[in-house]
Amino acid sequence: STAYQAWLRYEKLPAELAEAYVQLCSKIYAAGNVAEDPVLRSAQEELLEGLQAMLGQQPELTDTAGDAALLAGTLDEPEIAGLIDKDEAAKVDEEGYLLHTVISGGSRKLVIAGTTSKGVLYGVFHFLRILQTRGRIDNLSVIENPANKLRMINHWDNMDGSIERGYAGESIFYRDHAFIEDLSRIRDYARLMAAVQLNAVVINNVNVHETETKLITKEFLPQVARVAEVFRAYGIRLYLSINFAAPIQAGGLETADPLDPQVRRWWQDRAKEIYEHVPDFGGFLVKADSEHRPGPFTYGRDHADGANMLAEALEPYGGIVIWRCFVYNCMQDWRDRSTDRAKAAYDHFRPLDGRFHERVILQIKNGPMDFQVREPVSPLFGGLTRTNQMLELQITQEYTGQQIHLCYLVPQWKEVVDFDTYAAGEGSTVARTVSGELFNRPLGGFAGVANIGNDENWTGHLLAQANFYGYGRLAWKPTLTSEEITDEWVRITFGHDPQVVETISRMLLESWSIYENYTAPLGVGWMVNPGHHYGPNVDGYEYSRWGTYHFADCHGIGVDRTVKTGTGYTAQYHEPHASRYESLEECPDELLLFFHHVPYTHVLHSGKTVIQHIYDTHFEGVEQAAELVERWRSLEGKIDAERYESVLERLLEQAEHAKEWRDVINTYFYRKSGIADQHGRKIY
Ligand code: BDP
Repeated sequence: STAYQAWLRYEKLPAELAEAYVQLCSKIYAAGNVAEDPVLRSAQEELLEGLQAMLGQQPELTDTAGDAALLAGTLDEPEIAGLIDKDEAAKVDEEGYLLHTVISGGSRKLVIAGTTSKGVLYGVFHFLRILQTRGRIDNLSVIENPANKLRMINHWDNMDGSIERGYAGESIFYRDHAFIEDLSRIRDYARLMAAVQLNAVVINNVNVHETETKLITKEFLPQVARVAEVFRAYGIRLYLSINFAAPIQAGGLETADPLDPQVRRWWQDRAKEIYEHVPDFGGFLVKADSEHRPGPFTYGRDHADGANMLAEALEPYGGIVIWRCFVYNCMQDWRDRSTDRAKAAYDHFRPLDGRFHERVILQIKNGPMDFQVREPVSPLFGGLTRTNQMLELQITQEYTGQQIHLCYLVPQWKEVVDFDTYAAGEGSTVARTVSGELFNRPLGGFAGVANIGNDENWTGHLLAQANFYGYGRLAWKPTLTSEEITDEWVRITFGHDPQVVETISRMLLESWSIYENYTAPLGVGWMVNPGHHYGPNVDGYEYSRWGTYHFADCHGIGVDRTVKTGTGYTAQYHEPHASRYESLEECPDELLLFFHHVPYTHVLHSGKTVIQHIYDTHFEGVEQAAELVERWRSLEGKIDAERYESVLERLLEQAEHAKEWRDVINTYFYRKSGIADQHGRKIY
């Protein structure tokens, strides 16, 4: 179906356009040993399939380069090298590519070339995207290199087939504690990933349960190898999440102490065995000493000891360790105001800066808490200068409406990647930190928690496909704007009718702010139902052990994280942020309650009091959610019925649910504060 094809939907082009393209696309020369190189083979198949569908005619593969108008291959192939200036070719990195239109022998030719086969594959997908978005190809001069070496997807899939925080059906990898036999859906998924130039995938949940602990053993490695092969043909390396206590749980040892020689040998043996099955295995992703997962703390060791042990085991084979920084005390006493969960990652990892192996990357969530609708950027990004770092984003909408609500996250992610940490003076953005550029680190990149499952349209909410697409585009090129990415996705997915493009683009771009309007206000977060995290629950997390509080009482609300009177969290930032967040006057409105505890009558920069802001945004958010429905309805007949109806259904559900949010939040604050709405609207 169209929904299934997602951004590999190659809609047939109008005749005039197709004609213009056809001259350069009907005769293709594929350089190199396509038969023996699976990535080149994928590149060729994708090119032929995409062109055939869009142009409505089968392109011809020529035997000699001279007969072709379109040439694809690596830059070291003589037929390609002969057409490309050496200096230009030298600008293409390992995974990069160029798309050049050249004149040769009096005729115009188009070259798609990479340094490696992977570059060729990416070049092909870029080229197809130009046709999908109806760009010109007669004068191409494109060179692209990825900003990030690692562009990774994390799956939180369990082998029983469930997906932790999954909102689009069941796993495409597993069912009933086994791998799914038929790998065709995984292949289609690999194509979708490669089309947005993602190159790494972790296929099991960071919370590694009993069965998954054995993924790194003989029992499952042959199956892992089959899946790795599917991804390999699309330039994607496979990684596994591991259980730090695996030496005990799968190896029969009595300890998992990272300094114990037997434990170290056990991991070395595992590495050897894994690479026998999967020669290009990427490495391990590790959640340790967090939310009841085992880790080095049990043995009085620190996280550098744990991560380095694993890195040393993988190093001989070229593997790496990705160690998560989502480490905090989830059993804290809510009566104890001295601990602040927001401080945990920085406090744990900053003292270890410089102690990690070269082949370890620390994976840091975008914010200091946990993927809330609004958080400041994690100060840990500015806190490490001698450690490889990776940005972790949550594509799956755990706290942002669970793919029932429309919440397009690219604008949020853009704020994160563009955030200036000032770690090495002005311009020390998160994007430059995680790419490794800022501190000249050998490894780094992006990780995103997948939002896909076995639903026909992959993401449950069809428009949530845009989050996956946008994630991939940003990981490749963080300087793209939200508008550019959105426009691309909408055109590829829904075609080029200006009304369709304009309406859907604006719906997407405004959706995060709409969702924020009717949910937890001003950066305070956490007003959700505990456990599943869907829907409003104002005090659900207030008197619990998770470190997630808003401290609302009859006088005011918010978490005092200042140095002067609060938890001292603001000191984890460099200037000017530290002072800006510390100061009640300068703190940005949208983060006010993250940093300060204020009376309901506190006046925001907007001129409104906090309480009136809460009322206004919640009434407004509900109106906006209702408008989303109307905006979508204005497109009826312009989108096929199946996709139209499926989105409409979710938007209607969102509009209803937004009312529940409004009423619970407004009523709560009305009762706490006793302050009436200036406009006399109904509050229960
Ligand atoms: C939280 C999720 C939980 C994950 C955890 C993590 O609620 O299911 O296991 O993050 O990232 O957002 O480890």
